[in-house]
Amino acid sequence: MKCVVCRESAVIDVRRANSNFCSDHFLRFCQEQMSRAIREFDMLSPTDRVLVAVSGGKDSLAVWDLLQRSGYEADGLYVGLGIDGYSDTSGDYARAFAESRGLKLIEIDLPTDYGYDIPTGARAARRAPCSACGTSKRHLFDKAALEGSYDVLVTGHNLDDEAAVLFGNVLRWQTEYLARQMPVLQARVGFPKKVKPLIRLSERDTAAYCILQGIDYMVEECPMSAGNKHLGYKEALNSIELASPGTKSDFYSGFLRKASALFRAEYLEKSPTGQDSASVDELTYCERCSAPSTASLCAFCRLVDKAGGSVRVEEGRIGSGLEDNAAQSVRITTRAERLASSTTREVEAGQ
Ligand code: Q46
Ligand code: ZN
Ligand code: ZN
Repeated sequence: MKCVVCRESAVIDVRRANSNFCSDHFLRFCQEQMSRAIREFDMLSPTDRVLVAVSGGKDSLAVWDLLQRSGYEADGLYVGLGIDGYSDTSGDYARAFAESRGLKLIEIDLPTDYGYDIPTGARAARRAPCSACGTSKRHLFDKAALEGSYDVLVTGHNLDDEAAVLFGNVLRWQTEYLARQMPVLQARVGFPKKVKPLIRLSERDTAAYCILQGIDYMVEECPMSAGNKHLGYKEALNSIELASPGTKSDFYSGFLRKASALFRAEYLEKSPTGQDSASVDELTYCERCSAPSTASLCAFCRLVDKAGGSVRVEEGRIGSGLEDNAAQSVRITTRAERLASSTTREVEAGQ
């Protein structure tokens, strides 16, 4: 097996591209695929301050590494979920990566900072763990990106993730989800811009990238993922891909090129404001944490209440819109700094 670029011995085959690569050219292939996605969907500009949501797994560490090597100013954000036998170790991988490269890693710990963990929180709220986890992570990612005045929030979603979500949405014709399944979500009041630069790389690619680049990552899956329907969709797509390489990528890229805009047009047509969310005038904010919300308390604060946790309120936070300033950014840096902040007051759940 020879590298298609230099004819040296190849270390990996990428069947969907009908190509084999040596180590150097595979690493370049990954970099090019990410750059191409960034260019094609206008994800980032060179001067953007980027926040990468890091789990300690292969995808998030790979994207952080790739962005840093491409010259982006990228900090990491790790959220400790309090999942036994998983969270402590995954945090160690994220920390080790950041330390080895002298990168800044912002850490938030659900049990320490919000008084609940995902397993007990999900049980108390009678929700599936991944649903409670998704609500928590989305809220904390948005909050950290806005408070830190980052231009963009990056996640490590890869081709397999996006194809599996698309598969699930198509199976049930969830047209609203299809309209919103984009590799870029633009910033709106109360939400940062969010991008997925790894949509052109598979899970196998990111694992190989980490191994070849010497990045240690958490190999074990989250124990709460058992029964997650997206794992089943991934398996189904993998068996199709095995028989017909390139199908997964055609499925997802074809959706983006040929169908996404149609679902989006229909969705926006039905939207009362012709926008993704309520207009600025109509937006309401969570009365506790000031995140955009359709009810008096946002989904996150309701979850925290049910889980018996507590939310620390920081005045003028997400509700202040897109112009969050540097003064606010210091509040998220460490828990100690937040506790020391004079503008921080703690509101116990249920009050
Ligand atoms: S961490 Fe959270 Fe995942 Fe674990 S509980 Fe589910 S969503 S599986 S990416
Ligand atoms: Zn080569
Ligand atoms: Zn809230």
